[in-house]
Amino acid sequence: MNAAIIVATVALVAAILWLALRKTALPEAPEDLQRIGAAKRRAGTRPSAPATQKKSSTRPKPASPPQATEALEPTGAHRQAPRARDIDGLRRGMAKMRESGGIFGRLKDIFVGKKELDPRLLDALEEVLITSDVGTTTTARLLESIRDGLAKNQLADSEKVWGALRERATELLDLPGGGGIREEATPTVVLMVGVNGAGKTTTIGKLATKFSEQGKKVMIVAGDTFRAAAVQQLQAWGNRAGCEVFTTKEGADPASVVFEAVTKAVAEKHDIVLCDTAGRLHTKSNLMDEIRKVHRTAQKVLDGAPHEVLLVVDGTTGQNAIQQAAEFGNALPLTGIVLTKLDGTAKGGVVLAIANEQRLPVRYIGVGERAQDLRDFDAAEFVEALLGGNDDDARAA
Ligand SMILES: Nc1nc2c(ncn2[C@@H]2O[C@H](COP(=O)(O)OP(=O)(O)OP(=O)(O)O)[C@@H](O)[C@H]2O)c(=O)[nH]1
Ligand SMILES: [Mg+2]
Repeated sequence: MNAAIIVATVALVAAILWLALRKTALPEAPEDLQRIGAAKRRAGTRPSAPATQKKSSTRPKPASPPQATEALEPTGAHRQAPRARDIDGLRRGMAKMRESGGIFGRLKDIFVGKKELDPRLLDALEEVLITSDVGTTTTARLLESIRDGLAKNQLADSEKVWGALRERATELLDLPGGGGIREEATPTVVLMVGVNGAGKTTTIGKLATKFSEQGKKVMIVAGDTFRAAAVQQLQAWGNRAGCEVFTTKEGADPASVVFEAVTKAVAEKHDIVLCDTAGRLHTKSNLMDEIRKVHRTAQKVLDGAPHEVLLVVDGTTGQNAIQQAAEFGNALPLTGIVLTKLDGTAKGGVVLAIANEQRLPVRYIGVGERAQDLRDFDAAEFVEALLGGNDDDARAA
């Protein structure tokens, strides 16, 4: 017994001495600890769990919160989530088109519950497209490419034709440069043009809100000097967005307003300059001359400006939109289209017509009057919101 106590005491003393010697011989300075920690993090190693925890590793673990680094890195799931919400939101915004009298509702009537398509139904498809503002030229092109892309026997298969329609519509809309403006210059100067009441001022307000929320330095330019109400409307948007609104006296030459504003924006290092202009009929040559002068003036102040010349088109105006795009396109080097009020139309086919006939990318679409109702245009998302989703399931059932 005594011998055992002596052996244990000697072992204990030896262990204490060994530990004391080791501590003095191998000091771990704080920097060393940090280096080791960093190396472990780089190697992805973690301190091994105590044996008791190892044993329980077969049990289902509670979901652990993500590591700080994981939270910063976007995962596929993070990128997917807002996209899915966008389609739902877009669908709500374009609800009129999906109602029974709308373009989608009418197309659905042709396809739903029919395994095989009656040859006459292709005629019905043609009629729906033409009367939904897709227009004769674009409808002909769509139908031709559907016919060319499918074998003869597939043309009677409603699934195949429906799928081909969606595919061709997406291809048509997916023009280079679609979806948002290019912010390649500082400042990026955007000139907004269009006929009266198309939604220019509202779109500028929505864009100012969007870019200000992204932390960008935004200037709105009140280039519509004809109406005091136009300036007030811009001021209200500017106040809400918390950005500068550049105004001069009523009746001033719009070109000189743009000149002063862009000069100031360059000096004050703004990121985005959004120039509003008065609505004008594309058929009035003096007004078209005036907008050309505004464009030239912006060019003089800043090389490359205006970087974007966006034609704002009211989506409810139908085929006249094609005419507007053609005339404004003759007068100015348009870089894209903003299609507004898609929440107010059951047709909406004019999107396809403009893309096909003018080859102009749609940059944004408006689906309501609120700031958040402006969306970067995405061809696939648009077609998915318009022609896809729940109704497909219903059709398959
Ligand atoms: N429902 C709906 N209304 C819109 C949309 N965009 C604009 N509007 C409304 O359309 C009306 C005209 O919009 P404005 O922005 O004043 O149009 P504008 O092109 O600036 O008009 P002018 O300056 O007179 O040429 C306003 O009542 C807007 O609220 C949209 O996407 N959906
Ligand atoms: Mg306006």
